[in-house]
Amino acid sequence: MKTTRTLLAAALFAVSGLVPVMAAGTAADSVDVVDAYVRAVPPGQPTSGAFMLLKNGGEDDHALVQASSPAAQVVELHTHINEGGMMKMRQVGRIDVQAGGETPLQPGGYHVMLINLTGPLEPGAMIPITLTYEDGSSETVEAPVRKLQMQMQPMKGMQH
Ligand SMILES: [Cu+2]
Repeated sequence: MKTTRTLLAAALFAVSGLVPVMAAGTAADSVDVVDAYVRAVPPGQPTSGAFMLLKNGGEDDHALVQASSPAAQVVELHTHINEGGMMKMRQVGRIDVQAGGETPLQPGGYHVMLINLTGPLEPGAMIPITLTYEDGSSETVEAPVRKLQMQMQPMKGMQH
């Protein structure tokens, strides 16, 4: 028995020497940022939002905990909540991305809030956004400024 255990322990040790290197990538390595973009706003509007899909291809849960950008003096992580029928924005401390899962940042939900814009956000411009994760790792993505399509409302008074 003793020999078996020793061998087993040796085998585990050998394996564990390899596995952590492969499995324990940083959050920035594990999380793919897909299709990031910044909402274009009219000149003079002080705030905007950035949206993206966070995909965690790793084996550990991760979380986005901070964002920054030269496009705004203050950058916060926000979500939308429905409070008595009113959609309100609220700052959150983290946006979780489960292992193997994905978390969308999209209008009406999680978003990166850009407050006190430092310049105009014109469609086509590229905005660097640095995302920092719970383990301290970070990555910078270039997000194009895009005009959001207004939702088509049925137009009253246009019926024949
Ligand atoms: Cu917001």
